[in-house]
Amino acid sequence: MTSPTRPDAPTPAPAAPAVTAVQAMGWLHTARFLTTAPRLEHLPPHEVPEIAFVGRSNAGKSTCINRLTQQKRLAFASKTPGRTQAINLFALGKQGETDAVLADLPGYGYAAVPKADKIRWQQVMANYLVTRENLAGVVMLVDPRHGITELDDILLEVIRPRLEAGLKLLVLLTKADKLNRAEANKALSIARLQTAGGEVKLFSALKRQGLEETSLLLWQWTHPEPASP
Ligand SMILES: Nc1nc2c(ncn2[C@@H]2O[C@H](COP(=O)(O)OP(=O)(O)OP(=O)(O)O)[C@@H](O)[C@H]2O)c(=O)[nH]1
Ligand SMILES: [Mg+2]
Repeated sequence: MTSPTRPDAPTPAPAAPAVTAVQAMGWLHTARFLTTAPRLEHLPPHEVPEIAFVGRSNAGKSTCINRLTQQKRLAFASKTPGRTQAINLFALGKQGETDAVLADLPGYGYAAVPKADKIRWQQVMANYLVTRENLAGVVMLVDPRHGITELDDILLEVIRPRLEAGLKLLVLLTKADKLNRAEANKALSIARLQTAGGEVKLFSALKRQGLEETSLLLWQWTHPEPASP
């Protein structure tokens, strides 16, 4: 058999290896606890890109982080809403080298929280989202049975200028295992309209739905291809 390539033909430069979902999941599995910050000024500054998980209380943020990192108790998930009360950071990267950070943020909208605490947290969140310099992406978790609520909308407005400047956004409709196909499709279309074309996916920690695509996306956000000359 003869090779279609002539032996004296110049060898093409090897293409940058595309990362597979399995590799992205292996990378997420390296997650380790970095720090917890009760207030914004306690958050250590970083050079590496950070991805924030935001959403209403009980939407499934901590469970999603545990599922994505394939670690049962990395982020503290609970049936009691309002469980996550500080900003928790998790470092990612092989061989102990941190190349990205995940931030689990406290949920908003939990009715039983005293009003003053609610307002304080909304300010902390808004400050974080507006001022965190290394913020590369936001994953907003939405329970599709409630849809995108007023508080989610306010948050989207807060980050709108940054989205226009290149910040990434993924809206995950969580607990998708609780929806039938028709309900899931309806929830997807409504959320897509409400986020004005932003990326929206179904996610179920229980059924591992959306896991591979989300893992790959988080890798791509934090490891952008260098712009071609
Ligand atoms: N059926 C189902 N339940 C889920 C899923 N993800 C999360 N849950 C449940 O939803 C509840 C809340 O999950 P958490 O991950 O603690 O939610 P959170 O958004 O971190 O909540 P806060 O920290 O209070 O803001 C828990 O009882 C989880 O088991 C899912 O994909 N499917
Ligand atoms: Mg939580």
